Amino acid sequence: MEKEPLFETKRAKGRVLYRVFAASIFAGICLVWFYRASHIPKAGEDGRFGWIGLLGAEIWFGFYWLLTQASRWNPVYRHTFKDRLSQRYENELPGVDVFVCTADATIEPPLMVINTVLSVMAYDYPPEKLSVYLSDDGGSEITYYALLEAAEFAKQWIPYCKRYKVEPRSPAAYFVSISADAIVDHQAKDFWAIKKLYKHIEKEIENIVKLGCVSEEVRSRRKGFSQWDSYSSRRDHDTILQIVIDGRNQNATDVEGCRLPTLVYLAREKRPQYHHNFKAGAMNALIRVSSNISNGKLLLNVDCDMYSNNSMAIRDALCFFMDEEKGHEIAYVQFPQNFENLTKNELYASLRVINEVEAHGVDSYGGPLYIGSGCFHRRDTLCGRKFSKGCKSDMKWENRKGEELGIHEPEESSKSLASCTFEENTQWGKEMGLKYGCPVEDIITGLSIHCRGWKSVNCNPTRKAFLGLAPTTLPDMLVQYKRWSEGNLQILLSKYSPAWYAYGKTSLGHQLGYLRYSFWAANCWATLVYSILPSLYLLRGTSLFPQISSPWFIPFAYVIIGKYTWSFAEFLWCGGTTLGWWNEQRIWLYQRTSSYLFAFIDTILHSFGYSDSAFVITAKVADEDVSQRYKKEILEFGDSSPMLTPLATLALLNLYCFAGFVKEAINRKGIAQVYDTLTLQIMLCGALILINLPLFQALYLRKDKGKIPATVTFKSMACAVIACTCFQFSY
Ligand SMILES: *[C@@H]1O[C@H](CO)[C@@H](O)[C@H](O)[C@H]1NC(C)=O
Ligand SMILES: CC(=O)N[C@H]1CO[C@H](CO)[C@@H](O)[C@@H]1O
Repeated sequence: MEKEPLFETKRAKGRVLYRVFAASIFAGICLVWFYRASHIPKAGEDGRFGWIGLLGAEIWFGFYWLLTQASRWNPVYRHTFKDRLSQRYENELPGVDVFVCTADATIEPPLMVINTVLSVMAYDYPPEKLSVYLSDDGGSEITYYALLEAAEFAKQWIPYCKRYKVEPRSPAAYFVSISADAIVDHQAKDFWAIKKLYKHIEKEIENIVKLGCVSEEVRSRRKGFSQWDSYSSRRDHDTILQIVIDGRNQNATDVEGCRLPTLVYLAREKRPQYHHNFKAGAMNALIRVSSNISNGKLLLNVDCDMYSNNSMAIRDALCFFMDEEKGHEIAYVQFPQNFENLTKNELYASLRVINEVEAHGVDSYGGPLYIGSGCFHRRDTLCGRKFSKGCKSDMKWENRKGEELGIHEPEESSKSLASCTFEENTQWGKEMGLKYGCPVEDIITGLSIHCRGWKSVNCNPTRKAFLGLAPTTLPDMLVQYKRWSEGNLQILLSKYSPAWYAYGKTSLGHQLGYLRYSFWAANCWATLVYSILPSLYLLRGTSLFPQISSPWFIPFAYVIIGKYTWSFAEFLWCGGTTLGWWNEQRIWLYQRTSSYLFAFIDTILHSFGYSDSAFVITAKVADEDVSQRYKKEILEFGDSSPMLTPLATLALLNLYCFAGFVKEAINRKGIAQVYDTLTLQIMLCGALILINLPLFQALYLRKDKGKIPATVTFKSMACAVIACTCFQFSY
């Protein structure tokens, strides 16, 4: 008899309706193109330049809109059957190695890191098959100290979680989420005991963090610290490797005598003369070191701020890999990136629509992109194995020969695997492991896996499996998107371009799904044109759009209203709020006119060899007053980052144009006459002012530290005035 599958795939309802709607929008876009191309003002007439500019922008917008349709055309939803998995395979579940990456103990606090570590150690999974590796690229003894404390705490925490089926299993998140009233009587004693213990280690760790180093007394008392003796700086030290809990050892047990998962600390060797390749380098070192210690067949990697919010997530992922019929094609299972500390109306936007709509869309063409966190990989695929039809790589558990190895041996023999020189003259960073040389190493690695013939799966259960931290200031958010869009553009221009390298290796829909992100950065030009030219011409009173009484007005109105109504409905359907959508439109504008612009320019400079892209880590701690403002949903501009100048200039330019236009209209023609020819320009300029209201507030009204710094204010006022004046005089 056919075995029942371990997962099912459902197509979205209402696809046909959506396709009809999309086709009608496309017809509208074609009419807009046609109108624009056939009505170009003759040479010498005013508005010719603006007209041609808008034609270019509209062609781009239409093209980009087509790309985004690929990820909406055919969404699929996955559902797993974890009970079937345990019935069939409970004793044959494979080994799972979890990698947690941290890079800097000051912006990624050790307490947060160990909460993530504890949450994955407490997975509902046979502990002897689970290993957790912490890669510390900061090589910080404070993080190491925190990990030792976590290992002690785990002996109480894990049995507590299992006894009371606690969720989530990050202690910090658990103690915040649970109210003492919700604790039933028999649990109360244990609850207060474990809470006290956690508060205790929290305090110990905070003390050490304040002190800035680990005291001599602690260093001599605890194992492993001697490895820091040869440490000279975070860029110059030997490999530091410590098996904190050796899960293969029968004596590694919690307070109730149950086995504990393996826990390993790794700070790979760093030398100034060797490039360390950021997170990709750390991941590759982890892949090798873990192969020598636990060698789990399944790898999970999470960022240090992304704790597990669902202790069953490994089982969800295994339902895909162990499915008898389709499992052998799947290279990785990606969970969406969700954030724990979003405000109600998502001040700096979130990945909501990407997670809930677009990821499901690309899933039907071959699978979601690998986004570097919350992703389960087959070890052999990540190490470069090609897909072949007949060959079914077996996920099932095998008893390993290395079981009787002593504790020192794997440590010593693994150290060389994490050395700077190990990768010389090997395929690591090229065909094996994560690829080097790209700010989004994850996307390019995922793409190459897809191009080797594998599929991936998007697993998005209602209860989110991983929760991370979103940026809480505007400059942080802009920098994050700059890195993402820059990396994606670099991939487009690289050897592994989704446009040509992927051609023929994966489906067209899948290519389009990738290209939608590759072209992120390129959106800046069309957006700039559309938010500058119509307003400048408004100041002059020159019309760039059909008048309201002309039939050509209809396609413009249809495309604009249709597109925005859809986007609004989609946003609400994904669980967002009305104000959240409005905030998202603002962030959309800011990303395109700042992050993407800088990313585009940097990429071009980079490709001519001028600048070197750096990997900027997003801060995970915020000042008290910054986080107060964040909670109140007040935009935080804060520092004089050059990325703020274009935003402020653009907003002011629109304000000046609008004011100038109103003055002119009152003086001369009277509002009613201009209304017919300039309607769309007035509305566009007005909308840009409305969306920028919080920015004007931050320019002129706010007194707190998060307002726009004076230097930025002056620069952008000067730029806006000069632009308006020059444009007026060139008339
Ligand atoms: C995280 O898990 C808890 C249960 O432990 C659940 O109530 C909550 O909704 C989850 N968070 C998200 C964002 O899904
Ligand atoms: C790093 C950071 O800003 N964390 C914040 C996340 O949001 C909560 C409340 O929404 C804050 O308390 C944290 O400080």
